[in-house]
Amino acid sequence: MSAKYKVVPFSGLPDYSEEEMAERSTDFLRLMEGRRTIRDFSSKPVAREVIENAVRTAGLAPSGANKQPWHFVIVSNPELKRKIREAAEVEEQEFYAGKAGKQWLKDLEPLGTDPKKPFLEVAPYLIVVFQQNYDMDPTTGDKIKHYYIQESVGLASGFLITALHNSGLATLTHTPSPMGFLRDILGRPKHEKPVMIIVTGHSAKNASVPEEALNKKDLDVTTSWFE
Ligand code: IYR
Repeated sequence: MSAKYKVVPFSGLPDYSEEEMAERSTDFLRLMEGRRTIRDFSSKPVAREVIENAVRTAGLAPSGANKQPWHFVIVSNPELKRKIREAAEVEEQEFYAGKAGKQWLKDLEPLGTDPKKPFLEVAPYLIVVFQQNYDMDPTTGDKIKHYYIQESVGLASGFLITALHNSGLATLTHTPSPMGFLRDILGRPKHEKPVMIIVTGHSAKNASVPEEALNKKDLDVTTSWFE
């Protein structure tokens, strides 16, 4: 039987000893334990190369049929950042004024969030993540189907914040509600939907994080094992 697809040899993963593997897994856990959602950013510049590498890393995420149904708009332009902040704050004013509903606002209380979003202007980079509900072949104009879009974009966004954190940058996954304005401001096509803004940069010297965010569920709650 001839394969319907071409293969290339897999160069393999490093053959770590059991000890090395355990140590590496612990080291990575410690690294990720240091990630916090930060809302106090410094305006200190960040090298474009670092952002580029992080976005390349995001693009390595697995996706439905390898269709890579994402587009990242990287905004460092001050004028655009200001526009995004202004539009986000308009939506967020309504959200916090009651649109969210009592329960949602109560659930947000321990996080201390409010409609003011200065970080959208202060942080050097906003990475706006779009999901592509489908794509268009650039030469034929034919529609290209995408699969497991939300799952794929979620995975890529996870890779992205992990890569940024590994570089020493603070991250905030910000979801202004609703966020259709991002498509208009950034001139993205109708078949793309904004999913989140990943705000990144150095954390401010006086940054603080809500205590509540330190509470993570225990392994015996988040896992079930059949051994
Ligand atoms: N979009 C709002 C509200 C908000 C909602 C959730 I769920 C959060 O985890 C945090 C905030 C805002 O960004 O303030």
